[in-house]
Amino acid sequence: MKKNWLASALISTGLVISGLGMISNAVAFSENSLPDMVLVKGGSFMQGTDEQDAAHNKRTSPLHQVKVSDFYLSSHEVTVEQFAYFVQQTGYVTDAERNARVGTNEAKGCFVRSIAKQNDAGWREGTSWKNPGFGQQPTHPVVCVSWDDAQAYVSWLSTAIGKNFRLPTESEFEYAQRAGSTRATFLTDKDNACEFFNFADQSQQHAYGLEGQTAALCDDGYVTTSPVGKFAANPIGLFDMDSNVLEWVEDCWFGNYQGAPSDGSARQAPEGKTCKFRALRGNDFMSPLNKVTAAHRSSIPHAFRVYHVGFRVALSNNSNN
Ligand SMILES: [Ca+2]
Ligand SMILES: [Ca+2]
Repeated sequence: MKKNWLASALISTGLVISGLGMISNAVAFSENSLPDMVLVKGGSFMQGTDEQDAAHNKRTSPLHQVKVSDFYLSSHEVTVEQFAYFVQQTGYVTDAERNARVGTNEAKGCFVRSIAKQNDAGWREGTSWKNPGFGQQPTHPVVCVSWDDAQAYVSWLSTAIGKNFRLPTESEFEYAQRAGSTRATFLTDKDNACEFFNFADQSQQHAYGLEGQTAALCDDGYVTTSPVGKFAANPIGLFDMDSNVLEWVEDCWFGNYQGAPSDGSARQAPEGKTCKFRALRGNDFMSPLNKVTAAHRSSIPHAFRVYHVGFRVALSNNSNN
């Protein structure tokens, strides 16, 4: 992982740095236990796709203009080490560990996929962020965390730091992922994609024996998660926006952009209704190359936890609390 930038980002907001650690509200952070934040300069962009874009589909329509304000976004996905520090400080038990129901359905552990058996995916009691069914290092992105778990993390971080941390919105995520690009699909097999992303590659094709899926022709070196920041940053200093793990965002899920906000805010459930599904953005180590786009969006229920879904944190630029 590259040097933590949160210190420089937050010094300007008046937080106290003590040696290598940050002391705030009695929680001491080491450099590796704190997400590092990048200031994303705001602007207007076209969110979604039109018929001209290879990534076009109903979910990414209609193409619409959105104005995003300046905000901070963690340059990396939240790591296993960072999440472990939160758990150590709070004793928090995740939805996977307590076998939380998903809606009215039983759900034991995390939804994982066996590497040994083809197409063997499902709920496995005992799997969780500590044991997602494959080996992870502290620098890998945390997985098997639900949207509710991610909310618990940002709530704790907000209290610990004294700032309103939150998940990014769909608009913020796409704006930051595109980093100025008007084209949603970046790379093809001709572009040495394995130098840039951890996605469905030859190593994974061999390990999972996946049939009928489109693996890239190259080998990025990772069957599952890779250390955050292992691959190159995008033009505004953000890592793994296009790959590694899918990421929770703040928004309630809607199947298209009809009626979506144009001010960069998170889309809320219709008035009087609770939000059952939350949006996921980016792409992940299971994504076929032709699906690795800045427009890609999907959703799962808020209590769902999966072996290839994690999150990163955001902070409004005017957050004074
Ligand atoms: Ca890979
Ligand atoms: Ca990602």
